[in-house]
Formats: sequence, C-alpha cells, structure tokens
Amino acid sequence: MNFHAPSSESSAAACPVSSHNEWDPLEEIIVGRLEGSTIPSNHPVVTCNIPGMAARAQSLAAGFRFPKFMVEPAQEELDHFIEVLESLGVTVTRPEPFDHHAKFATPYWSSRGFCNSCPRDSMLVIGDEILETPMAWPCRYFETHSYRPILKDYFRRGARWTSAPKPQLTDALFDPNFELPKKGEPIRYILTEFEPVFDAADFFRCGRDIFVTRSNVTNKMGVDWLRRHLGEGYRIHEIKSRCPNPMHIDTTILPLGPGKLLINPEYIHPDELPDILKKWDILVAPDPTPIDDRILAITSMCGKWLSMNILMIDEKRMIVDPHHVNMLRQVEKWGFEPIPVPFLHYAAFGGAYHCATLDVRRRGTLESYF
Ligand code: ABU
Repeated sequence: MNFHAPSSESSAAACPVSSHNEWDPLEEIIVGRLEGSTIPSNHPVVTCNIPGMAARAQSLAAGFRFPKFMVEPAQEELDHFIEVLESLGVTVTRPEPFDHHAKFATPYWSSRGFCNSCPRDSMLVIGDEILETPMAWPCRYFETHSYRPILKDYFRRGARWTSAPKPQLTDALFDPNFELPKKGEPIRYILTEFEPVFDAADFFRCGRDIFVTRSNVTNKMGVDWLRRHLGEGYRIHEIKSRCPNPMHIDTTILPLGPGKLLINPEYIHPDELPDILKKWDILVAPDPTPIDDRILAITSMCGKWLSMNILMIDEKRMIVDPHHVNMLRQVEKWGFEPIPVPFLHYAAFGGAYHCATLDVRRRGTLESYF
C-alpha cells in the first residue's frame, strides 16, 4: 500500500517542512526575489498566459533584463512585505540571488531564465514533503536551483525532498493550433498530454483533500502523476474554472479557513464545484478595484482578480492590498482581520502575496475537513 503520510506526529512537528493547508498559524515562509529578473523568452505557452498589452511588451522585450523603473518600486514593496511578516513572528527564508539573464539549453531548445518572484509555482509543500514541480514555461526550467541551498538544508533537517520527472518541453507538448477561447466557447488548453507538467500554484491544500484547476501550465497527466505519487493518503479533486486563459488557482478560488471558500464569480459557478466543497461557506469575491495607473496596468503579467491573491497568517489574519478597498471591507465584514500591505508593482513579476511566497511550515496536523 502506498500510504503517503508523515512517519509520526512527533517527527512531523520537528520537521522544518510541515504544512497541510492554507490557513494554520504560519511559522516559516519562503519569499521570492527580484534580483536578476529577466523578461520571459518568447514561447507560445508564455504569451497565451499574459494579458494583452503586457504580452505585446513581453514579446518585444523578451530576454532583456526587467528595467529599473519596474524592479525598484516592486523591490521596495517586497522589502516592506518581508518586514511585516517578520513583525508577525514569521521566519522568512529567501532563495539565493541568481542572474536569470544567463542563457541555457537542453538538447531540444534554448532560453534565458525569468526570476524567483513566485516560489509558489515551482515547489509544492504537502506535509513534510517539498516537491519540485515539472513546469511548462521553458524559461523557468532551472528556477528551483536558486532554492537548492534551502532545500538541502530542509532535507538535512528531516524533510522529504522530491522532484517530478523533468519534462522535455518539446513542441509535442504544445498544440500548434491553440487559440484562446472566445466568450462562450468551451475552455481549452495549449498543452497536450505528451508528458506530465504542472505548476504547484494550480493546487490548494485542505489537509487530506487537495484541489486543482487544469490550466495552460497543468495538464491531466500532471494531475494524474501527482495523484499517484501522493497515494491513498490524499484525494485530489478537479475544480472546473471558466477562466479563458487559466494559470494558477489562487486568483480563481482559495480557502480562507476550514469551511470558508473565496471564489471568483467570473470563473467559478458554485453549482459546478465538487460536491464536498458545496457544503462550505461560499464567499464571493467583490469586484476588484480598477487600477488607473497606466504603467501598472500595461506591465502587469496578471489579471484583474489578483485582488484575491491573499496570504493567510492564520484563520483570522490575512495580508490584503490596501488598493483593493472592496476586498478589504468585505473580508472585515466576513470577520477576518486584514493586514494592508501595498504590493501592486509586484504584478509585473507574476503575482501578489500568495504567489510571492511558499508557506513551508504552519502549526497544525494532517486532518480531513470533509
Ligand atoms: N500567478 C497567479 C496570477 C494568475 C492571474 O493572472 O490571475
């Protein structure tokens, strides 16, 4: 029997990696870095996931370093975010700075790198295991190498460190005729089932139940691979999303605590949720507050629902962007305590607080919430 669970409660408590859900009290977190950031090299799997104006800018400037006028304000926000986390008693761990402008190649293709802004994508924490994911963007192929000193340290201190099969990312993985679905058309994806690929950010964890949305970086074979890898101790449920260019679950649907589910009303129809989630309170995210700053709007790699990219400190406290006043007020009405931290400039590097972090240790045990 392949029962995948920590060896015992006491060893799980002592392990530097121990996180079973999105809301237990946060003890240690990896926060991304912007040093060495490089605009993603051109590839259809990149372009199809970036909003219109940013995609045009990205294809013109692919492979160049991100300009200072974008890095500096985002870096200031990041430094402040780290100060806030530390003031809350959370241990913040950082990857090594790396020059992502360096070119690399496999037998099939070559690319420059991207950055370490979003550790949420390249590593998945399930209990005491930290797993390097098989990512579909060629420019992210070696992204976890900046985290290897941290991973080796966690391993030496007792964590399980694994990696999914490194994908080949040949043309066979990408549908050459792919076009984004138009309004009303069925959702389709650029990926074929040539080999397993997934980003960790397409999953969220609720103890023994793990939820996933398929996307332009996560295929069915990737979900099947993880399901078989985790074995009988976990259940992976697919959530249907109506996002036309899906990449990552955390602007579509996110649990804020046991029994509390934040949903994006544009992408999630409650009737289509897996039955077990229908028993939870559905908290409908308010309309995101529009971003009028033209530069921010043009450079953002993300959609407008980044207002949902919340990081839970525990079941009550959460980090929210003060720009998104609708969200701030709404979560207060729902009984949460929002901690406002400005972070809009980080969107040019792929996300907000949930993307920019990886919670490696939360105080709590493996439970079944359904
Ligand atoms: N990396 C999460 C951002 C997803 C989005 O653009 O909505």
